[in-house]
Amino acid sequence: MKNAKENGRRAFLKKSALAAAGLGILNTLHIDSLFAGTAGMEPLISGGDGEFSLPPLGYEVGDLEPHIDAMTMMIHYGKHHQGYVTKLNAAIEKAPQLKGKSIKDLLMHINSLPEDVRMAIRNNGGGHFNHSMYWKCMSPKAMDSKMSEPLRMACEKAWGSMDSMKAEFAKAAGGVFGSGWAWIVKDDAGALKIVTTPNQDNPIMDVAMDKGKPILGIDVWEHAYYLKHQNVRGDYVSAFWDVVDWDQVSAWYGEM
Ligand code: MN3
Repeated sequence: MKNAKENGRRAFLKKSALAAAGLGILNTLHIDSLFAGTAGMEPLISGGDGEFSLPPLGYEVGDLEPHIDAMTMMIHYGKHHQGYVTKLNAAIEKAPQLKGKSIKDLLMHINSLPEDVRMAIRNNGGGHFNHSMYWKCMSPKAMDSKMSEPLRMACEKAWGSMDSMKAEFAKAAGGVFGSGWAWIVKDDAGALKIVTTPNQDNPIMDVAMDKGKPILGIDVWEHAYYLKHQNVRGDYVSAFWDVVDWDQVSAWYGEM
């Protein structure tokens, strides 16, 4: 009995080591810097008390109108995102040895988390990271924002033109069955690709099929668009482009 348990443990450790090896690419990408130099970094690192908190939105809930409506933003940010933060903190409370770890650290090592809190941290930690990034992808000043030259070149290399990039992205976002996210990620050579993740998973997780550093993400859960667009996810994805903050996305792209 003891041997079987020990063998199981060895197999688990081997699996974890293999999973960690697959993350080589991410270790060279400073995911923490996704939020560096901006108000809103602290909630992702967790404060002195080890608690995560809702990051400041950076604009008013109605500021993205008419593209993203105020009621959706109010509920999405104030209720849904707050819910992920609250449940993430509750999970960490049950595994105090994880207190003080950054969200990146938790999400990149989902497979090594204590089993009884693993799914809660995957879902709610993922929810916290993803939404923190999503709010920053959008801005009321989006119209004045501009893609950097390096980002424009990488997009053209990957998709030929902005129009085909948007078409590919819309196809990916529309193809997510049920709830999930679509992302543009970069690898450590700076090349871009579009990936999707189910539920609140994201491309920095060790459990993700397609990994990379996310520089843009769209929430395609129905709660992100149902009040305004009902079942027409494609209209929401189109509206999203009108509020994408290219200054921010370019800054994330520029960070290695
Ligand atoms: Mn959401």
